[in-house]
Formats: sequence, structure tokens, C-alpha cells
Amino acid sequence: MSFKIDEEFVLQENQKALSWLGEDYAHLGRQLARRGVEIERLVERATAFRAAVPSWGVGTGGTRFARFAGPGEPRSVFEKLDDCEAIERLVRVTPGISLHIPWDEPESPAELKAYATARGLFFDSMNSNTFQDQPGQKRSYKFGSLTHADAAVRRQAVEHNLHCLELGVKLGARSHTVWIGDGGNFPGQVHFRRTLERYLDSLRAIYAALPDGFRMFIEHKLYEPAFYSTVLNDWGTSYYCTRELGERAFSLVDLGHHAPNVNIEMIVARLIQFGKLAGFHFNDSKYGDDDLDAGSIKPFQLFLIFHELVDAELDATPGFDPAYMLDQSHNVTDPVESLMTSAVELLRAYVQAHLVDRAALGEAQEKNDAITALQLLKQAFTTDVGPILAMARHRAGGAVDPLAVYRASGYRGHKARERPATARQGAGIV
Ligand code: RM4
Ligand code: MN
Ligand code: MN
Repeated sequence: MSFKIDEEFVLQENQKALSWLGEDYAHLGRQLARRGVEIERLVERATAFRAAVPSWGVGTGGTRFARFAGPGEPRSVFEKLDDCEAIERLVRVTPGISLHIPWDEPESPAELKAYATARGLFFDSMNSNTFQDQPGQKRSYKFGSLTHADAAVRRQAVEHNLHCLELGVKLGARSHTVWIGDGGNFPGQVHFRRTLERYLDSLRAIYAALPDGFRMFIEHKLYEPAFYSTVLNDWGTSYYCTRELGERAFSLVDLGHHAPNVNIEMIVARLIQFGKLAGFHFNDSKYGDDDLDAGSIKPFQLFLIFHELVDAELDATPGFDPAYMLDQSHNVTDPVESLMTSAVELLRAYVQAHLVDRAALGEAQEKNDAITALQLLKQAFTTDVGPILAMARHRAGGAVDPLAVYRASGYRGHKARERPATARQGAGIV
């Protein structure tokens, strides 16, 4: 029998916190009422918020130097789903899962789908992987995949994506995300225009096979593993490609995939305005694609991004339907703890963004009153919305304090006993 965090146990633990939660909630409610905001409306928003968890994020990650395995790591896609279920039980905003193929290739898609459904989970986005070679693979991706000089390698990479689409249909997914590592390590190694042309040709073949109701997301990245030039390197190139492909192609923004100091919230606003925002791979970074926990380094940036998103949501911008997903690598923390707290940070930024007084902000902008405009954003960002998040979780059957309840449940210890380490665990990003 596999250990689960019992719903009764969550309720019991919540009892300990309910008196202070009631007090803090009432106090915040009065404070917000003075600002003309009804707290219950915010709880409704928080309850409806969703962010998908990456299947590859529940295993311990690593760096290019080493990976230090953690206790009780999931050894199969089913065990990964068990961890996703634990996360969802406590935070109640993460029923969706992004799946990586072939890391999570199921023997029986029907069985995997049933396993997820039985746990209140579903598959959101499929992710192809042509950035590494798989055992038994005919041709190597060492020098590229969808943009490789050899048409046979490109074909193999396209075929893999078509396979992901087929699988996605069987699993009930609704989007397909393509990220490739193709590029060059040295000046002159690849022909910039020719490789982009090949990229588009390959993508057109994948796009042509998009199942009904599916959207295609392409994910740009500035560098790594290619250290000099990457084929799909920035949002502008991504936008161009999604335009070329058609109306079901969108640009995905991974927060760690930009040059340092780039104004990401502005990129987000541009993609919204052009009707091409796919959604996000949320994470945080200090230097590069660090894959740190969302909101851990630049929480104000996260808030400013959500400020743009909520603005579009409230404007009822046509076609605005971003997919919120986490994409992180947990090297020194318990991945379940990191994913739970990251999901909470997204929710925090989302609710805070709803606190922005947009009428006053618009007025300040028209009057060129920069200081008031900034203060309006800061007022929202510095409001402690914790009681709103906790109340939303509690009402949905989740934990008032997810981290405390997770630790009190002893989940990791149980899993360490149930899942003795195997020699090679395909967990996480190395
Ligand atoms: C990449 C990118 C992709 C993710 C891989 C594992 O840097 O962020 O989204 O699938 O890492
Ligand atoms: Mn990503
Ligand atoms: Mn990344």
C-alpha cells in the first residue's frame, strides 16, 4: 500500500490554525473593504486559479556537475503522479500535469490516464524531448534535432513529436510544448538563416498533425546547451515562428530563458497584445536558467508579470487563455516542498495583482504621475494576502499551511521506505 496524505489528517491539522486564520482574515477583510475591495471576491479568484506541475520536477534535479539523490524519489511515472497528488491535496491549485516524453513514456496510456483520473489529476501539456539521445535511438541529436543538417535526423525528431501528439490525445492533454537545444557552440558552426528555415519546416510538419482542440507551444531560450547561438533564442523569433505556423501556435515564456535584465513583464504584455502568449514555465533565477523556485529571487518581477496577466484577464482580452505551468529543478530541497511553495507563490502574485487599483493607475498614467503609479503597484505588492490564500485552500479541502502539514504527515519518510533507491533513477533535470 502506498502512503497517502489523509484528507481527515489535513482537516485535523487545519483545526490548529483556524482561530488565527479567522482573525487575520477578518482583519484583512476590513482593511481591503476600506480600499473598496471585497475579500470574498479574491477568495473566489484564488479558488479558480490553476498551475500545472511538471512530472520532471518531482524528482531531485542536478547541475551539470552532479546530482545528489534525495530519499524516496519517484522511480516511475506512477510514483511521480503519487507525488503530484500529494501536492494537489495540500495546495488545491495543481491538478494539471505537464508530461515529458520519453522520460514518462507509458506502457499503457489508458492505464496512466485512469491512474491520474483516480487521483483527481489530468494531463495538461505534452513535452517532447529531442535534446538528448535515448537508448536504441537510430540517429544522434549531438548536432541538432529539428534543425539538423541531415534531413533524416530532422525526420526522426519530427516523428518523435508526432508520437507525443498521439500519446497526448490518448492521455487527454490539450497542448504540446516543443523546446529544442539546437544551436551552435562556436561562431560559424551553424548558418543562422538556414537553421531557422529548417526549424520552421520541421515545425510545420508537427503543426500539420496537431489534433483537434490542441494548441502548440514553442519555447525559446537564450543559450544552453548551445553556448554561442541558439536557433529559437528569443521571444521575437518565437513570435515570428508562431505567426508563420498559424493560429494554433503560441509562444511560451520560461522565466529563466532570457538575457539578464530583460523586461519580461513587457515581453508578456507584447505577446498578449499580439494574441500569441502560450503561457509560462514559471521558475526563478539569478544568473541563467537556474530553475529555482518561483518567487524565490525576484518576487516583484513575478508580481509585475501577473499584473499584466490580470490586466488582460479583467479586460476580457479576446483569445487570452494562458497555460500556467511550473518548470523547475530542485537540487537541494524536497521537490514536493518546492513545488507546493512555488504554486503558492504564483497564487500569491495572482491575488496581489487583483489588488491593483486599475482605475487610479490609469488616471495616474494619463496625468504622467509616475510616483503615484508606482505606489499603486507597491501597495498591492506589499499587501499580505496570505489569509486569502489559506482560506481558499482550506475551503477547497487543502492545507492552511501546506508545508507544515506535509512535514507533519511524514510523507517523505514513508516514501523513503516504500521506494528504495534503484541504481539509476530517471528523475529530474541533470
Ligand atoms: C529546458 C526547458 C524545457 C524543459 C527542459 C528539461 O531548459 O526549460 O522546458 O523541458 O529544460
Ligand atoms: Mn521550460
Ligand atoms: Mn529551462
